Amino acid sequence: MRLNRKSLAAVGAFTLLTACTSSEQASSCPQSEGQISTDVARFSPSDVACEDIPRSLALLEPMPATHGVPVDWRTRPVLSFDGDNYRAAIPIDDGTTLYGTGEIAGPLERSGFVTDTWGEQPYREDPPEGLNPQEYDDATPRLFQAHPWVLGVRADGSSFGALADTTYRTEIDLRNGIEFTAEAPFPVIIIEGDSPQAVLTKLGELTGTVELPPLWALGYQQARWSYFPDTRVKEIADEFRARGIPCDVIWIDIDYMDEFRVFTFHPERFPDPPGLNDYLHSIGFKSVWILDPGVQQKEGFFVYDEGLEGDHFLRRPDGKLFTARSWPPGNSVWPDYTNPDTRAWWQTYIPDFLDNGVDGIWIDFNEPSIVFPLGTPTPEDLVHVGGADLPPGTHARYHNGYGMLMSQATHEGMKLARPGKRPFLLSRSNYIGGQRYAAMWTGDNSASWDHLYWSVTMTLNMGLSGQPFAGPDIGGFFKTPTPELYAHWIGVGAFFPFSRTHTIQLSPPQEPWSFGPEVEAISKAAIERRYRMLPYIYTLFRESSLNGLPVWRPVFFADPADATLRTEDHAFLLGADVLVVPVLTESDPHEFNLPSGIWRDFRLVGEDPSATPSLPVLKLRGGAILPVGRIVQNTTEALLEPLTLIVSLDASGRAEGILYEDDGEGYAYVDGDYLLTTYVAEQTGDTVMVSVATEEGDRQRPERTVNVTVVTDDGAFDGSGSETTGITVDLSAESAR
Ligand code: NBV
Repeated sequence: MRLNRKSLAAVGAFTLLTACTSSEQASSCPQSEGQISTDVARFSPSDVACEDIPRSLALLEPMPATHGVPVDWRTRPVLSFDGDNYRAAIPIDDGTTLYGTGEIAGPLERSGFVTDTWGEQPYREDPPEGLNPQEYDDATPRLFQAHPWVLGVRADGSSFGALADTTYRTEIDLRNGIEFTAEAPFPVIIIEGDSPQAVLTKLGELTGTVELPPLWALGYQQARWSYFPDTRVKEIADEFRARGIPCDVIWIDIDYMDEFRVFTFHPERFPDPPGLNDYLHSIGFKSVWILDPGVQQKEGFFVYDEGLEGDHFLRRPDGKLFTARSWPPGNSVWPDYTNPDTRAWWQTYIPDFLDNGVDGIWIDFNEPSIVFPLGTPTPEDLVHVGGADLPPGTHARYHNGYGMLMSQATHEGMKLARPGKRPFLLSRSNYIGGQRYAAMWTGDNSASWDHLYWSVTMTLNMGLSGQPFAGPDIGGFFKTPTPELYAHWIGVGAFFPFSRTHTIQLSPPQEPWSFGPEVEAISKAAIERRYRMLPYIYTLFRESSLNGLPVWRPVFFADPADATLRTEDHAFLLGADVLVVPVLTESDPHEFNLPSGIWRDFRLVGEDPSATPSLPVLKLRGGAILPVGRIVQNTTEALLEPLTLIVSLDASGRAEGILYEDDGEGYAYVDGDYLLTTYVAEQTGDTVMVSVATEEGDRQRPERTVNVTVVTDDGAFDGSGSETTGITVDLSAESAR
C-alpha cells in the first residue's frame, strides 16, 4: 500500500486515540471500532464507554464490527475532544469533490461549505437584504432534515462516504477536508467504493432503501394550503379532468381539521370525507391528508386525553408536560416517539383515519417546530423516555431523530391498517435512513429562480444522501411565480422523483392553468412527458429499492473520473440512461458540461424544446432502450397500451433496456407477481431487430402492441409488432424519417 503524507499523519494521530487497529479484535459493543464488512469500517473514540456512544438511528441494525480495521484502510478519521466538543477530521486527497449533507440549499458540490444538521423551519423567504444568493446559502446552513453524511469522489472516480453516526446536532465543515463536530461522542462510519454508485449501494445496505412506492405516488400531484371546503377540492379535481391535464393526487392541508386537531375533520368544511374520497376515486384521483405532531391540550379531545393517560407526551426536566403553541387554539403537547408504546399508541388512530378513504399521509412540522411565535426553538433539555433499544435522552440527543421516529410510527401504522397496500407517506423532517419510512419534499421554498435551481441541487444531494424520493414545491411555496418561472419549474418539475405543485395560504391560484393558456399548454406537455416516462421512472424506483441508487443522479455519474462533470448541476441524469437538460436561469445561459459519448435527443409529446425552452431537452444514452407508455390522465388507466421502446444504438449498433411491471400498489410482487424484461436491439445492415432478451417474475406477459422508435443521428425510424416475436425497424425507409 502507498501512503501519502496526509494519510500517514492521519494514521499517526489516530493511533494515539485508539488502541484497536489490529486485524483480529472485535468488541461486544456494537458502536465500537472495527470493520463491519469488506468496504465498511467504524471508528469510535476509544476513551469513551460504549454506553456513552449513542445507539445508531441511521443503521438498520446495530451491525457490530467483526474485526479490527486493517492498518492500510484508506480513509481514516482523526478523532479528538477539545473539552467541549467531539470532532472527527477526515483528510481528503487533492482532486476530491464532496457531496451529500442532505437537504441544503446551494450548489451540488459541497466542498467549502458548512452545514449545521439541526432540523428546523428556517423562514427563509428571501435572502437578507444585500446578500447575494451564494452568501445567503452560507447564512442558512440548515433546513428541515438532518443527514450527517458526506460523499467524496476522488480524482480517479473512486469514492468514499463518511457518516457521523449521531442524532446530536452535528456541524459538517467541508472547508478543509471533512470535519464533523458534535457535543457528544460519536462513531464515524466510512464506506469505500470503486465509484460513487458503489458507495451509495453500500449506504443503502447499511441504512435501508426506499420501499417500492405505489405507482400512483409517482404521478403528478396538486396541492395548496389549503383547498377547502370539500367542494373546492372537487372543483380542482374536475378542472384537471376537464382540461385533460394528467394528475393522480390532490393534497388536503391543515384546514380540513376541526380547529387544527389531529385526526379530526372540520364539520362544515369537510362534513363527509369518505364521500369526498369516493368522488375523487371515481375520477381517478387519490388524496393525501396532512397530520401534525402537535396535539391540542384540551380535556375532552380524545387524542389528548388518551395520550395523557398513556403518558405519551414530552416532558420538561421537572416532570411537567412540555406545552407550546401549534396550530390549534391554546397550547399543544407533543408525542415522544422515542417510546415504542407511544409509536404504537399513535398508530391506533391510523386505521380509522384511513377508513375515510384517505390514500396517503403527509406529516409536517415534525422537526418539531413550534408554530407561535414562529421560530421558537424546541428546548434541548426536554426529556425523551426511549424504550426497547433506545436509551432515555434529552431533546438535544433526539431532536434530529424526531421526524424519523414519527415517520416510522406513521409508516408502520399505515402498513398495519392496510396490510395489502404499499403506504405513501411524505415527511418534512427526517434523518439519514429515513427513506425507509417516508418520501420528502424540500419544505417552504420561494418563487424565485435561485430556488428553482436549488430545488434541482437539493434533490440531487438528497439522492446522494440515501433519499431518492424527493422534490420541491413546484412554483415555490412563498411568493408567486411569474408565468415564465412557473413554466420553467413545471417543465423540469415534471421529472422530480416526487412531483407536486404547492403554495402558501392565501396566495393566488397556482394550478397549471393559472398562468394563462400558453403556460397551461407547456404545463400539460410537461406533465404528459412524465406520464409517458412513468414506466421508466417506476423501473428506477424498483432499482433504487433494491440497490440504493438515486433516481435523479448527478451528471458526473456518467463518468465519475471526468473532472469537468463534477460541478455540473444545471443538468441531471434520470437513472443511467436519460439526460435532462433544463433551463434554470432567467438570463446568462449556463454553459453545460455534458458527458462524452452518444447522447441523442428524443421527444415524447410532439414538443420542441428549442422553441419552448421551459421544456428541458431530453437525451437518451447511446446503448439504451427507454420503455415508455402512452399519455394517460392518471395511473388507474393502463399505461402500457401500447408499450413504446425508444432505442438509441451505441457505436456497435446495440442497445439494451429494462422494464419492471407489477400491480402497482400491493405486495404480490414480493411473492413473484411481477415481470422484469430486458429488451435488446441489434442492428444488422439497415435493419434493427428488437426482442426480449431475458425475463424474470411470474407475471404473464400481456398481449399488447409494441411500438419501436429508433432515434439515430439522421432522425427517428418507427416499427411496430409483438414483443414475443420481435420487432424489425427498417432504417432505410425514407418515409419513416
Ligand atoms: O400546513 C401548512 C403548511 C404547509 O402547507 C407547508 O407545506 C409546510 O411546509 N405548513 C408548512 C405550516 C406553515 C408554516 C409557515
